[in-house]
Amino acid sequence: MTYDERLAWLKQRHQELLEKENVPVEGNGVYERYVHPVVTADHAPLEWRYDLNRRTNPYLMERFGIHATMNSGAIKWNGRYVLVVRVEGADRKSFFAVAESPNGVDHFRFWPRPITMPEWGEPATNVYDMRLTAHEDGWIYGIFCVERKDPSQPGDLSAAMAAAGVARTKDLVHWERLADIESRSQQRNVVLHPEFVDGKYALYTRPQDGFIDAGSGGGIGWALVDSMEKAVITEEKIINLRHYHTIKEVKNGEGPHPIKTPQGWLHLAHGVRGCASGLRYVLYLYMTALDDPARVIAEPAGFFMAPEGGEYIGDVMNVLFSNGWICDPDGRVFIYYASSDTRMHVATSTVDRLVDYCLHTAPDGLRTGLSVETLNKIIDANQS
Ligand code: BGC
Ligand code: BMA
Repeated sequence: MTYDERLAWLKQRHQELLEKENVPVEGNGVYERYVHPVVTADHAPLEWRYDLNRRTNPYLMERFGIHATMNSGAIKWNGRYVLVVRVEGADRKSFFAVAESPNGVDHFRFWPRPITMPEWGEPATNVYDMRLTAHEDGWIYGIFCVERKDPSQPGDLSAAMAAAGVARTKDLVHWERLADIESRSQQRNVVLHPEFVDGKYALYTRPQDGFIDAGSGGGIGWALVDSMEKAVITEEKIINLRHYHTIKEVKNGEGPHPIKTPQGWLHLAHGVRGCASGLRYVLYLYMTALDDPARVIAEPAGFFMAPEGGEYIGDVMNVLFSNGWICDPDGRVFIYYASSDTRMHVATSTVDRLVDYCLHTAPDGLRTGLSVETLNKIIDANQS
């Protein structure tokens, strides 16, 4: 192809992708998946990937490879469905970029530039998985994982340290970087609760022994801190535990901040177990009390969503991960999840359906005999 033919081809293909309509697929009654992913690497603007100058790029070749778009924070913003996407380049570095859609299920478009996140302390090797919280203090906070090389193990090139980075904004363009959260352990998957609790900021945490190893970390934690400008976690209690032979045997972590419903706070989280093919990441739901967001009142057994079909395949196989959802005033819920660290999808449901799922699905009895008992109760009721 000539330069002009190639440019026309690139533009047309990009345009067709951005304008593709999405269609829901009838499912298990709890939520609907959609036929197409909502944001993929191919959604990245051509102006990011190509030098569009025929003199300096006569072959019109890619100059900056975009490899994946995944684990996105989500927020309703000026009537639009907005994602702060974890965009990963071919160089394995990820950064944040905003993509917005008029309806939440298709027509997602990136804003012209990625977010330029100010540094704090030792510049990060990588940042990822932002949780967005429009807090009642008036700021929108982004808490994300900041990864740096572990200086105590210079010989081990994969030895890293994870901490929770904090930034706040009023417009999603300009971000004020605050101090990384101070904590005794490494932290990933830290999420800010949207309301003050006892006059303090409340955090869902995920203490871990090492960079990968959750170890004795126990599960999803809860901590109250005096300030977000310099958050220090002193006391941390585990509110959602891991268990042997469950979907969250190895690790778990809070997804986006919970949704407030009349029956309690509705939480979306991920659970990880180990198997012959590596770590398997699935999504699950649980609820906590309105008067105490740290007290679990319901947790259905097993996963809420696990990879299906093409979702299994990607950069890191067998992974569903979610750190963003949007609840509309009419109760419609848009669940943004990434498959296999590669692309973003949406699933839709309603607050009523998700709460019904949480309150009327039996909890995990933690042994097979009780699972069969649960099953027999359903069959008995259907036969009477
Ligand atoms: C990757 C993350 C991953 C983490 C733990 C990081 O280097 O960027 O996607 O969750 O390692 O495996
Ligand atoms: C991590 C997460 C995600 C990622 C997952 C699977 O622990 O924090 O960034 O989706 O592993 O690679």
